[in-house]
Amino acid sequence: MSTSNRLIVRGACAHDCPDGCSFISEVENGKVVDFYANPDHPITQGWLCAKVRPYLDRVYAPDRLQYPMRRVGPKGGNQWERIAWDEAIDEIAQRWTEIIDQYGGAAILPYSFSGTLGMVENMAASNRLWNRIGASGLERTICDAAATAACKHTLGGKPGMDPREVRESDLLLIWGHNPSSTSPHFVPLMREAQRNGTFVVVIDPRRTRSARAADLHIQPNPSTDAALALGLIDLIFAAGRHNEPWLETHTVGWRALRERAAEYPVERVAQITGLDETVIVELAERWMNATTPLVKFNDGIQRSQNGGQTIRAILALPAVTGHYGKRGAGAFYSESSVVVWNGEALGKFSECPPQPRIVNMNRLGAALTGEITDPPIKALYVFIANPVTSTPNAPKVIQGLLRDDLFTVVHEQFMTDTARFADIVLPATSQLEVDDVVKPSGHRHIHFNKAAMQPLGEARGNWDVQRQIARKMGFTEAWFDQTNIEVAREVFDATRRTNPWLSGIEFDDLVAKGWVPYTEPDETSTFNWPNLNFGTPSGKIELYCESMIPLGVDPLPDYVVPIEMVDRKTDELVLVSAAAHHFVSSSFANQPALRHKEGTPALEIHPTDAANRNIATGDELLVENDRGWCLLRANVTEDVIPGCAVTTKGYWSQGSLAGRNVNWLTTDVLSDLGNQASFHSNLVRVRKLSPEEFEARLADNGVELALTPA
Ligand SMILES: Nc1nc2c(c(=O)[nH]1)N[C@H]1C(S)=C(S)[C@@H](COP(=O)(O)OP(=O)(O)OC[C@H]3O[C@@H](n4cnc5c(=O)[nH]c(N)nc54)[C@H](O)[C@@H]3O)O[C@H]1N2
Ligand SMILES: Nc1nc2c(c(=O)[nH]1)N[C@H]1C(S)=C(S)[C@@H](COP(=O)(O)OP(=O)(O)OC[C@H]3O[C@@H](n4cnc5c(=O)[nH]c(N)nc54)[C@H](O)[C@@H]3O)O[C@H]1N2
Ligand code: SF4
Ligand SMILES: [Mo]
Repeated sequence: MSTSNRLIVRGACAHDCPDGCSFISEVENGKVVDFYANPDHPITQGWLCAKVRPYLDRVYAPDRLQYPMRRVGPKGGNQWERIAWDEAIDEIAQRWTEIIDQYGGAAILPYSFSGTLGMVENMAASNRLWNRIGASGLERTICDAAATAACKHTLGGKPGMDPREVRESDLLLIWGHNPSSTSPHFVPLMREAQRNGTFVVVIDPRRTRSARAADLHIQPNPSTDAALALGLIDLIFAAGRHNEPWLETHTVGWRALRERAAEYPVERVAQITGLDETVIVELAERWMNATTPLVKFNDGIQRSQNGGQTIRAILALPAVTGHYGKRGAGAFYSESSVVVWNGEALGKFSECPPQPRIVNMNRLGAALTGEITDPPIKALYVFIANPVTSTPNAPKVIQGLLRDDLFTVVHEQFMTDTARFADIVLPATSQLEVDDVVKPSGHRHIHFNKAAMQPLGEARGNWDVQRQIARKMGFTEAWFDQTNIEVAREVFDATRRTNPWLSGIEFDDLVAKGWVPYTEPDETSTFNWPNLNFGTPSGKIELYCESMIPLGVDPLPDYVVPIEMVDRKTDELVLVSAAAHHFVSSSFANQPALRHKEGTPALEIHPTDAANRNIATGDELLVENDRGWCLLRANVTEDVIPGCAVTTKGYWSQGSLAGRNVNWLTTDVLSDLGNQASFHSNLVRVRKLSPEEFEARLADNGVELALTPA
């Protein structure tokens, strides 16, 4: 379409955010001159979040990588020479071929996660080339794996809903989730519901933006939510307000659950969670008295070592009162499994060798430093991810990346903490430069993102680069010739054949319109269980879940103290590192204006904990544990509870004090279910530094330190 000589192009935000916004670029002479929200989209509603509104600052940033580079000087030394694309592709293909000859394809590890969620640029690009090579698989469990597994075992899938249905909820528990920052387009819907009488409770140890908007804010000790959920369930059973006929028909093991919950009388729950008994009783009563109670959660709540069982306990609550399958009620986690792309079309598995092994992404540092052998990882290809910043146990990751015998390629938009350690850096496109299909996790619309401009400089898309490498390596499959739109069409059509939610949508129509709602399924749909046919082995909600047993997990939900906290010392604080308002993980954290708005990396600490340590707001703090340390500025505030300190994730180590961010402290121990990262099971010691000590620490730059051999 064009108005005068301006081209209007519809695109879709592919950042890791449930909202999946629709946006518009106006293009003049090949340059995007205006960028704004699509006013017609029912969820975007004409506005974009603080992060993406200034997207053109990102696309045209002076520090965008624009051509391939090869390292000169030591690893991590950040010295580069410009090379041509042909040279880069030749070198990668040659090095990998040598590695495959000597060690096999398993010695190559692709590392990708959430820089874009596009079907082609993320999913196809995380599968096709790697499957063809027979490379190591990556177990992608840094974000939502414990909850995903808990939902699968308990309900047979993730509970979702159209977010607009919240207007039909009379009680909304937002449990360990901060939509005001992480899913902002939910907030106007929540506000509308509140105006119409919905009572909103936020359960979070920190007074977040969302908590400020709630009618009631409950602040349990971190990682104790399973005890709280079981305590509520006990009160409901004790009051005889459970829905016995419903439980009989639709669940397995409700009597056993009742017995388990009886181990959580309100006095014990108060002691574990740190909450007043009256608060727990009030919450239970609100739930019992509601007609359409809904619990909404996301991923923060499950990022601890007991995250899986925590979600199992929370999912049991709406079952006890029989609220699943009712509009506006039950549980709302994610819409991401409404449509699951056809795996074969995406990954061409049947034409490729079997995957030789799988490496857990949360243990990247361990994997690179000896945990994975036979063969060891000899080549790493990172794209749509920034593991040095975002993965737990950063010092270990850096130690691995410094290995002389590791050949590391990073495909990036910017010189991230990770790119700094590459042997070859390749320039990546932005969302305005590629065609892709985007499927949001927070609502029921599908989007086509049309490229609005040519790639900046010599930037190339993920799939584009990978198919060039494939050709150079001698792979002749025709599907390596497919452009983004051809891949998208093939995967879309293959998925549509079996998925009723896409059945009424033509790919060309999607491309032409930019976004379309999913087709409303008929009553036979198995998603969200309108017929209460759950996708578990029993077809029921598995409160007692046999499939937990082989995993070594209690078949009933329970509160288990995280391993990290078993021997907690009195001076240790639990450090939660939650989402920043102005970044998405570490994306955007390099943009000066957004970084300025987010402010200096800080540690929110309760006045009691601060007084015990003689800490005042503005003090420079040393935050440390046996894994590492970082420097944060004190923010003494009652927004957090005693014993719990909070900082934000996403700040890059470069530019952070002493070259270290919070992931220099976080553990790479995996959670109880799903092999999930357990960032929030993180005990730290905190003390104020004298000016001299602070100066000495500042001089101890993280990356240079890592460069010094032990
Ligand atoms: N602005 C912004 N938006 C984002 C992101 C971002 O970085 N910034 N990240 C995106 C990604 S990758 C994801 S996965 C989602 C995450 O979305 P959310 O889950 O909403 O975000 P988090 O901030 O990780 O966690 C939510 C809250 O959990 C609380 N919390 C932590 N531990 C506990 C606990 O034990 N119990 C309870 N009750 N609460 C706890 C934290 O204090 C935090 O306020 O957001 C996405 N959207
Ligand atoms: N301490 C702590 N750490 C956390 C968390 C936490 O709660 N606490 N949360 C975790 C969670 S939930 C998640 S999801 C992970 C996210 O971790 P990652 O998936 O590593 O995400 P980002 O750190 O945002 O890095 C994404 C990178 O992709 C790049 N990129 C964007 N688009 C493209 C593209 O099209 N092509 C290429 N090649 N690159 C592109 C961006 O520039 C950015 O540098 O972080 C985790 N880290
Ligand atoms: S990050 Fe989320 S809220 Fe912001 S534009 Fe993208 S989808 Fe919308
Ligand atoms: Mo995430």
